Amino acid sequence: MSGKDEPPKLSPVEAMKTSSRGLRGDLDAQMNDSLTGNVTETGKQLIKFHGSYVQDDRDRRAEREEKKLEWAYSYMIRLRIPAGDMTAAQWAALQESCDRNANGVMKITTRQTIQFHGVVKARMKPTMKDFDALGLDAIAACGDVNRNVISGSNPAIAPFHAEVHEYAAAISEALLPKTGAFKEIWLDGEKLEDGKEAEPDPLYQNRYLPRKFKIAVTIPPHNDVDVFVHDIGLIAIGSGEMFEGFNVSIGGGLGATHGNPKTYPRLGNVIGFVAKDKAVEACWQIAAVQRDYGNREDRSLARLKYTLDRLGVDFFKGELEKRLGFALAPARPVSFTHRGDPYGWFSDHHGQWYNTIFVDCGRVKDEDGYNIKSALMDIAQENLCSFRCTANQNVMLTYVPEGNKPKIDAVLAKHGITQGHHTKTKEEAIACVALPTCPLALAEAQRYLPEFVSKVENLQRKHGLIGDAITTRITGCPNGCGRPYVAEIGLVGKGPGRYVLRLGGDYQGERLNRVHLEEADEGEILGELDKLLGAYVKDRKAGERFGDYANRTLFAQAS
Ligand code: SRM
Ligand code: SF4
Repeated sequence: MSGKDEPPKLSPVEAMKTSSRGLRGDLDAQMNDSLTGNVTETGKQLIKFHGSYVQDDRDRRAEREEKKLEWAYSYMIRLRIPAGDMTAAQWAALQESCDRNANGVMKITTRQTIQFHGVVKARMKPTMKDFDALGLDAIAACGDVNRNVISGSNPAIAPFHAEVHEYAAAISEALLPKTGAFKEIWLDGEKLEDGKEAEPDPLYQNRYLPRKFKIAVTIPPHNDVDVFVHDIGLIAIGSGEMFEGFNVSIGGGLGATHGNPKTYPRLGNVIGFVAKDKAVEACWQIAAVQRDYGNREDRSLARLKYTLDRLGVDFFKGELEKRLGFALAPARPVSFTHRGDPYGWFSDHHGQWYNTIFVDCGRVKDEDGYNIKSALMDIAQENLCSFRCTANQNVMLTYVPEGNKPKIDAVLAKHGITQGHHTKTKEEAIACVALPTCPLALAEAQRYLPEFVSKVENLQRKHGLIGDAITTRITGCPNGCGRPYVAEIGLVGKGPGRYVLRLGGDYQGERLNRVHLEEADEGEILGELDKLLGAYVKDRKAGERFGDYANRTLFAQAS
């Protein structure tokens, strides 16, 4: 932050936000400029608020440069799909749109939504129009606003799952930017008159939040959303059929920068309990406190977690309660047991059927006879059920009428989708996108995970542990998009083929792992895991998970 008497030196993104007239800027003109596939630096920041990032195919940079061509620019679009829920018609039409406008591989993200990659500039408006025709949009899927709100996918976890699940959409709506810019730019909406001020926005005003803001909802004991790594984590409390409200966790976040100790992953603090009818308002006010107190000078320190560590959790909570006009009740006792998705057929408390389909790193494509894209398309086109993206990058078939189960089984079998195709470790593994599209990637992630996990599986086999799930996550850089800091085995990209090896996270996502090797190649990582898994088999306590064992034996002093 600036010295006491100096005016704060706001980050350049702040000026972009305040001068954008409700996120308009000159984005429309830039999208109509067919001379380049790129946009300006300001345009790059602005377009994020519309759910899109300018990217290029990093595998093709050298070839393009040699030919004196600009990089192969295209756009990633991230949809806003609260709680990941879609109808069959929406799924089928999205897949068709992805085939027509993007690279044909829909990517299910760790935040329960879908990304299109490889959309060229000229296809941006048609793609956004496709979304609109389906009742979907991409607004606020990225940018310094509240992002897609995620919610625990497993409906069997409590009789009140559906009621809790609806909070994702309610919160997402309440915290949406009020601007008409999205309609104007992408959907040929009526233009805001020259000189006229943008729509008033009580939450975001004209400055939006200092940084991205994320909210997750879950019902214990299931923690598939990793509830403690979000700016707000809502932990549903209820008994029997009755849902009462949420324990509120604030200040989770994972992003960090190699070599900058001021940045770090952090788990949220549970600050109390809020009744269900006040939960949306509480989220709104937490975002508003962060809007007013967050760091707008240094974006690397602008997330809520740093605001809390700078001002203190008690101060933040006091300010929140002042604005809410009531005090939060004491948090209720809860415990978490697992994070993985339930695979195969299962029913909820009301007799509805569901089936989770494993999607390798969330990439919906046909590969090696496991033809997930074709299978899901057939199911959607026959309208056999609804669809839900999970925060573990899978697809859950939801609300399946009893009579459609055999039809779905037949489609799945036809396309090679059989249960037990993957080990438990594989089923729970996550990787971020990384190369070739992510500009921040230092190492491979989703293209490397299948190979790495199969090598971990070999070690598990060797040590008689193949039946165990060991949470394994890889990201291409320390931003942590695949939540590697809460994995039992976390690999964080440091350079090509080189990773930080982090160990000691717990199975249910309540403890951060720690650095075991600062930088290692595959051979060094597997050698270390071989040694540790061997020792684990011999020395583990009854029922002790690998992450707990690693934490106990490797980091005893640090605890
Ligand atoms: Fe992420 C940036 C992909 C979940 C922390 N993330 C990016 C970008 C947009 C790179 C960029 O800024 O240019 C990546 C686009 C890659 C590509 O080619 O698609 C990217 N993040 C993803 C996704 C697609 C990973 C995936 O494979 O599923 C996830 C999309 C989620 C969504 O649907 O909204 C994704 N990102 C996360 C998560 C996990 C979560 O939220 O549960 C995190 C860690 C939690 C957190 O936010 O702290 C995460 N992403 C980041 C950060 C670090 C933020 C920070 O506070 O430092 C960045 C970089 C940034 O914001 O500057 C980032
Ligand atoms: Fe890109 Fe890093 Fe996120 Fe992976 S963790 S998608 S490499 S920003």
